[in-house]
Amino acid sequence: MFWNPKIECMPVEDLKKLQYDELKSLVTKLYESNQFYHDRMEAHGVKPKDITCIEDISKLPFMYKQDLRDNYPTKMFTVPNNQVVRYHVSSGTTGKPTLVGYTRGDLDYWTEALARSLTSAGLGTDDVLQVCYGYGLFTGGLGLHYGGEKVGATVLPSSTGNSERQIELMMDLGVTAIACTPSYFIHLMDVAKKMGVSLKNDTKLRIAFLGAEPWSESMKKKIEDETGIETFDIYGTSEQGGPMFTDCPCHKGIHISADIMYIEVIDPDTEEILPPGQKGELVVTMLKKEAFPLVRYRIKDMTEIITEPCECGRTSPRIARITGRSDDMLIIRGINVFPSQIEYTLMQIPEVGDQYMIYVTRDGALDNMVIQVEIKAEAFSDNMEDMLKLRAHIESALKKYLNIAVKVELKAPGELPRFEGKAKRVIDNRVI
Ligand code: DLL
Repeated sequence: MFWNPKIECMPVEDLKKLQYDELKSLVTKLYESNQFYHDRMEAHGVKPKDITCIEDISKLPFMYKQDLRDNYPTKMFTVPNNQVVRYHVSSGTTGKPTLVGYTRGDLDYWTEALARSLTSAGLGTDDVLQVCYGYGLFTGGLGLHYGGEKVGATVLPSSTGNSERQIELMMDLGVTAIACTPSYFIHLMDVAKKMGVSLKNDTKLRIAFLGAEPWSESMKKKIEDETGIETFDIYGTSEQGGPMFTDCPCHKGIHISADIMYIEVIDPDTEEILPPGQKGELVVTMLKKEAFPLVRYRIKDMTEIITEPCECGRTSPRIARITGRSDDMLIIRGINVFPSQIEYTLMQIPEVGDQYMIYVTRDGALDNMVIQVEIKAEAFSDNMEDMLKLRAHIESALKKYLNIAVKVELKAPGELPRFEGKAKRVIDNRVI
């Protein structure tokens, strides 16, 4: 199902032309009217006239999170304040927050992007969408809210927390679709179980838009097997404007609306552009943004571009599931480890529950990683020998996949923390 078939199925060459037109006018406007962009382009020795095709984007300088911090709160805005109709603020967990301003036009194309994504997943006027992303400074709640209303679904703005009430409402109102972080969905699955509710049999839930944090393919399988719903991977960042893009029912990568965002993947160390199919760091250019543009912004998410045509008929490029951020990568005794690799391995072990925590410490010169793993109620036992065997099995699976020895501690069901928003599963206590 398409929301905007003309754009979504536009021949690739036409899309490139459209992207070029948008880029050219964006760069010209920024060079002429914004000090930051003007100075940055001058320092890089590039002028708008040097951009003659979309591929010339590679001549432009990169932008970094630090640029946004240095220009906080509004120095990067490129419209007068009286045209700004909304603010969102990024969480700022890795430093000073970023303030994102929206014009009415920015809100319109954000909602349009979501309308395309939600429609592709089959959301429509007969659906009830429960939005359990936080409403407020975070973009998740309001983004999904307006996207859901745009496609005519009935939106239940339940936000996070009060999980038993969430399950009751889900049943009472015949909720068919839900949007939240994967970790909150897993928590809701737990709570439903404790209430004696089967999400599969006692609710009408059929689709979920899960994102805002990395989650593995094996976590997806686990959720789908247990609940019988179809999950979609929803992606976006505050700087881009919020959640915007999902995979389609083919589930072979997240479709990126090419008229809205231009994507590149680079080697994070050399900044060299990588070809499709090679994993690196995502760089985004927002082609339609008015209040707070981004040109070649290094978003730090690790993925690869997929250009093979999708069976759904959309011609937009796709990105593979985000495996983490280049700055989330843990270097343990010289070996690169992404938390998503740990999740992937754990979720394939049938006895393992849904919750885990990763602790890293440094003992002298040696890094140590301890992974606490909750075991499913039916697999948890008082028999010490069985538990030791299971622990050895998990440790050996992790060693095989990660190439480093890690220590595993088994935890009883319910012992580890639950998360209502984004999960924080890595505690790195190393003092560097
Ligand atoms: O998380 C926006 C969002 C809201 C996305 C609701 C999806 C749904 P930020 O708080 O700025 O914005 O965090 C953005 O979260 O750079 C990724 O590292 C991570 N992230 C977002 N979506 C996914 C996903 C929102 N589907 C940061 N898979 C991004 C993996 C994701 N990581």
